[in-house]
Amino acid sequence: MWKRIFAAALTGLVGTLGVSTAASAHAALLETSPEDGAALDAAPETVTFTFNEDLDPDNSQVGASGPDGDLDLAEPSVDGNTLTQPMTYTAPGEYTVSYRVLSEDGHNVSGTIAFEAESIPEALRADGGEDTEPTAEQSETAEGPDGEASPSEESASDSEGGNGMKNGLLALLGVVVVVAIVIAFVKIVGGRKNDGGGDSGSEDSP
Ligand SMILES: [Cu+2]
Repeated sequence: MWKRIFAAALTGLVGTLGVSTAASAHAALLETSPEDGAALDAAPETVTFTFNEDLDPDNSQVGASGPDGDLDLAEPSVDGNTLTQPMTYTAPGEYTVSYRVLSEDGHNVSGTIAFEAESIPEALRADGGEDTEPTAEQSETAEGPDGEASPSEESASDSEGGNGMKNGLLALLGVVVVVAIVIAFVKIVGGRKNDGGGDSGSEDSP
């Protein structure tokens, strides 16, 4: 009940925000390459962000991090509405790339995408990232974080929480039913015993 009311209120709020966002001239991210959440055989040479309006080259920033922490990257370049970040990598694994750009209306807009790279092309390896040992470690860590997967996992566990509550109530109901049956059974058996014993009066009517 409250959940529904809350959900409805939230939907309304998000709708309102969506409308006001569309009304102002915020820069909106149209697409990225690679796509957010992509699982790639080989790490891409560049990451690009395409927006719905031209970008200010002086106020467009990109940061990235991977299995070994933050990456030391070259400056991104801006071409019209596209922000391009040349990439280097340390090891196969999960990478996140964040952008921060200045909208034409003066507001900063930022966001993050994540992707997984199974291998790093030789030319894209950052200095010092060529050891094979860290690579093995990293492939383990890469399975652990599942960066962008966690929000959906969280929401999944949210609904599981709801189910858990339902299951709990059902279990409680089951226990109550079982207890009621046991009580009824004991009463019946007790009644019969008492009938047989001819001693019923003392227990049934105290
Ligand atoms: Cu704005």
